[in-house]
Parts: sequence; structure tokens; C-alpha cells
Amino acid sequence: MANIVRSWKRNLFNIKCRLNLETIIKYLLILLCILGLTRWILMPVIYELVINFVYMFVIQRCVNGDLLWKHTTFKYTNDIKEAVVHCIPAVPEKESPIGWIAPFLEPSLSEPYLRLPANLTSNDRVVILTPLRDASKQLKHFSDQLTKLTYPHHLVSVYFGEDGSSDDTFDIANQIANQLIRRHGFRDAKVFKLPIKGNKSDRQTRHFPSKQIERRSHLAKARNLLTKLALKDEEWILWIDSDVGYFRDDVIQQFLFSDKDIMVASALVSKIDLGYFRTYGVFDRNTRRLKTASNGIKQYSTYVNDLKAEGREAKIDLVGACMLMIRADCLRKGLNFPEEPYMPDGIMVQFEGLESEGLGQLARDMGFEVYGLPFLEIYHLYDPDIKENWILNFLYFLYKLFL
Ligand SMILES: Nc1nc2c(ncn2[C@@H]2O[C@H](COP(=O)(O)OP(=O)(O)OP(=O)(O)O)[C@@H](O)[C@H]2O)c(=O)[nH]1
Ligand SMILES: [Mg+2]
Repeated sequence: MANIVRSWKRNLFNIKCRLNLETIIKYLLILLCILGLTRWILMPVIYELVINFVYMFVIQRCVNGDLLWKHTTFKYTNDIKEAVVHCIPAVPEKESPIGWIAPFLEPSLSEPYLRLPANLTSNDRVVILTPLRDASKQLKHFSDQLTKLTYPHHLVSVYFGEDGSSDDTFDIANQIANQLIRRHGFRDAKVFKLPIKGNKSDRQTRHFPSKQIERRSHLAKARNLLTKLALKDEEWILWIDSDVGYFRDDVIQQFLFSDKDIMVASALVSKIDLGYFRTYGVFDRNTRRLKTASNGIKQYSTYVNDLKAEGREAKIDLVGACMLMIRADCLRKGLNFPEEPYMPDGIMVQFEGLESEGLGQLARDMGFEVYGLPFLEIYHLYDPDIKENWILNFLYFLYKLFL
């Protein structure tokens, strides 16, 4: 035994002697390369491959294969009624493990649900409200989206509510507000500096469950205060987050046509777009329908994008505020964004009772109609944290350049 210990010590001593500084640096460099390769190249590629695999072989099958819901609508041509059968994915019967991937439907399938009557007109006034914090990089793109709206600009006002920014968000938003009035004929536009304190959550930790109560109740305060400062004689309030990257030009008409008290678009995020390989994810996981599982206890959610089989509008319980249209009278009757958790039966997580999710439940309990519009898809900006992955972006850039 003593011999074994002695020889073991001798071996260790030999290894130590051989490990000079040069070798240590060499091995450290190799280790760093392996870590870097895994973190920056392999992981994102594997991640995207897995998503694409699920998308191609599970979702596509769902869209093209037998898991379809046949939804029939009617079309009138010269007074002849013609049935049109649309193939739409079925509403999941239980929580889907792939629920956060949005099935891509051919525009030919979606468009019939978004077609508006040619004679649709409205004189309703709409106020667009957007809370802002550290949004200077998003604002130019955001205002471009607003100026493209085809709803008459003289019926639309835009108000921003900013607080806590560490960049020049307030000044840029002011310039944009001026341009919206002077160049683009909007009814009014202004930026309010909101005198509220708190919410020091940073980008890296903002989605941690422990941060949600503070973050969401701060946002609720910002939204409530902005409503108080901005709402005048308008019929509708349209909340749009500054980091919504794409929405249809006729989005206001789409909401007005549906004409419910509370309406939410389906917010997706485009994860990667390589032509044939395209993946979409559900961004807004706040907008959802709650269901009780067969054991009667466990509650699960169906996101609005999974409710297409129900047609143009689908009833939901909780709402997100990425793009949220509210009939202004609901707010005049007392509806607001709860700053303290509003937790009726069945809600177990405190932050599900706050801000927009709380508003959805409060609206339902006050007797208002709460609906999601599954075909009205909007795109949240690519997550800036993923964007910082410059290697993947560079490969994508090369792909776009040469292919
Ligand atoms: N006034 C104000 N606006 C905020 C604050 N935090 C975020 N916002 C704005 O509120 C909207 C929603 O905030 P986001 O941080 O995008 O929230 P999210 O979409 O749930 O999550 P991420 O986009 O992943 O960060 C955006 O328009 C933000 O600019 C804040 O503390 N005060
Ligand atoms: Mg956002």
C-alpha cells in the first residue's frame, strides 16, 4: 500500500514538473477555444437545427397532414353561395410541448380571415400609447411603422410615456412626436416624462421570476398614468410596445372590424429566416386561454396562435400588451392595469394578476369581451440578446450575400 502511495506521489510530482508556463497557457487556450466554439457557434447552430427539425417534421406535418381542422366559411359570388374550406391546425387539447413554435400558414390560408370589406369606413378616433425606457435604438423603426398606417392619420394621436432611461430616448421620442404631427398629419403626438420611481431591472435579468412583481407593477403604473395623461375624447386605445418590429398597415382597421372590447394581436418573433428554413416563435406568452386539465387541478395555457381553428376571433383569459386594442369606454368605466396582483380563482402566480395579464382577467370579470386575433400576426423585434451573437449574424449575412 505504502508503495502505491509513493509511486502515485512520484507521478504527480513528474506531471507538475512537466507543466511549465508555456504548456499551461497552451492548454488554457485550447480550453477557451472549445468553450468559445460551444458557446458561440455550436450551441446556436444546434439550437436552430433542433427548432428547424421540430418545425419541419412536426409542425409541417401538422399543417399539411392529417392533424388539420377543416374550417368552412362562405363566399358569395353573384349571389351564389360557395363553401370555402380552409385547413387550419386544430386547437390543442392539452398543453403542447411545442406550443412556443408558431406554425407558418401559407398566406392563402390566412388571408381569407384578414380580408376586409371594401366599403369599411370609420370616424372613430384612436390614441396610440407606448411606454418607453431605453428605447432609442428602436424608435426610428417604430415611427416608420406608425407613418405607414393606412387608417386616416387625422384620427390618430400618439403619446409616449418615458421614465428611467439611461439613453436619449426622451429627446428622440420628442423629435418623432413633432414629425408625426408636422410631416405625417397625425391628430396629436407628445412625450410625457412619467414621475414614477423603481424598476431597476436590467436587460439580462428582466425575465427572472423574482423580478416580475416589481417589473410588471412598475409597467402597470406607467400604463395607468399614461392613460390618465393622454386619453381625451377617443373611442379606442391602442397599446403598441416600442419593440414591435412589424405590424400590418391596416392593423387599426383589422381591430375596428372585429369590434370587441379588448383585442390582442398574436405576437410572434422571427427566430431565423433562411428562406426554406424559417422558424417563428410565440413571443407573447401572456396572451392565452387558461384551461383546466382532466385531473381538474393543473392549469395549462393555449397561446393565441394555436386558436386559429376558431376563426378570426378567439376568446382568451389573459392578455399581453405588445399590441392591445381597448375600447376607451372600458377604461372610463374603471378598467385599468392592476398594480397589485388581481387574483381571482385559479390564478396562482402573483405576476399573472399584474399589468396586462391582470387587465385581461379584470376585464372578463367586469363583463367585457376579451378576444385574441390569431390571424393578425405581428412581429416582436428579434431578441437583442440573440442579436448580439455576431458569429451567427455574420454567417447569416454571408448567406444573404452569396445565395
Ligand atoms: N415607461 C416605462 N416603459 C418601460 C419600462 N420598461 C419597459 N418599458 C417599455 O414598455 C414596453 C414593454 O417593455 P419590454 O421590455 O419590451 O417588455 P417585454 O416585451 O415583456 O419583454 P422584452 O421585449 O423581452 O424586454 C416597451 O415599449 C418598453 O420600452 C419602464 O420601466 N418604464
Ligand atoms: Mg418587448
